[in-house]
Amino acid sequence: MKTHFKTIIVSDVHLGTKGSKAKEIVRFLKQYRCDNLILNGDIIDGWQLKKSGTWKRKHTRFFNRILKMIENHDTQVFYLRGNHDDFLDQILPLQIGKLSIQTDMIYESKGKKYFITHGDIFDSITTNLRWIAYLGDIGYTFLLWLNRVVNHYRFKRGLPYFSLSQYVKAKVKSAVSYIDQYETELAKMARAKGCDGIICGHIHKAENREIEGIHYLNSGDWVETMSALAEDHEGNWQLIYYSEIDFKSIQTDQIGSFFEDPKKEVEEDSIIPLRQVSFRSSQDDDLNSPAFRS
Ligand SMILES: [Mn+2]
Repeated sequence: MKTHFKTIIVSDVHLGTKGSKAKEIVRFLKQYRCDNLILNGDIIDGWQLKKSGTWKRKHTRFFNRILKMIENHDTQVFYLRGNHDDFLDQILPLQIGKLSIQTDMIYESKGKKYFITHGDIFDSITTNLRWIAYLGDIGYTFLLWLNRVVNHYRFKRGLPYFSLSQYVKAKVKSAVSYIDQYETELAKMARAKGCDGIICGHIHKAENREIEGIHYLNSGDWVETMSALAEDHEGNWQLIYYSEIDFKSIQTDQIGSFFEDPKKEVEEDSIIPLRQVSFRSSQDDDLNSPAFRS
């Protein structure tokens, strides 16, 4: 049996970039069922696609997976815009059947009110801009590249996934203080909106803790940490790290249920071809001004 959550929240998949762990997130989503799936921003990296990114088949597979969740499990999907998929601003709010594209949302859990937003709104307010600028520059791209090299090496030797970029960030003082400041600012905003909690993404740092009486939840990312948030039907939240999932035992379970469920879904065979995706617009030049990226 697949674990059935009430809600799964993922953010910062950055589809269209090399660092995007598209295969991994598809595999992750296949392990679970959920009533609600919230895609909390930066799912498609429109900025990168405009510059040098390429849309690959595995990126389309992510959306095929989402469509399957809607069809097979009647999952309600909310796609909230992030700064990298801000091209969505032109079309939202938009609702097509069980898919809703919007800016942000209020979510209720265990009688508590949560404000869900990607969380880039504070980029202009936070004073420690050095780290944000760094995320946008060659250093961050290099770090993600090195991360891939290191993990390729580790994979070949049977070692578990290790997030080099998270390790480096934890060492850089300015990054740590930026993250602290960010988390506090978002908790403050939730309180100002009369909410008991905040659910965001953006800084690629998964979290589940109390900040001054506000429940702060961050769904992490799928370029570095491969993490997500899940809420069970009792309203308990948990962080799931891809590297900690025991796929083997889940797989064995699925083989068992195969014989009991004749309508077992056929996976991956029906890939909807999406050959060309163009995110080019006449405003390309806007991107060349400070290339913030997070
Ligand atoms: Mn972002």
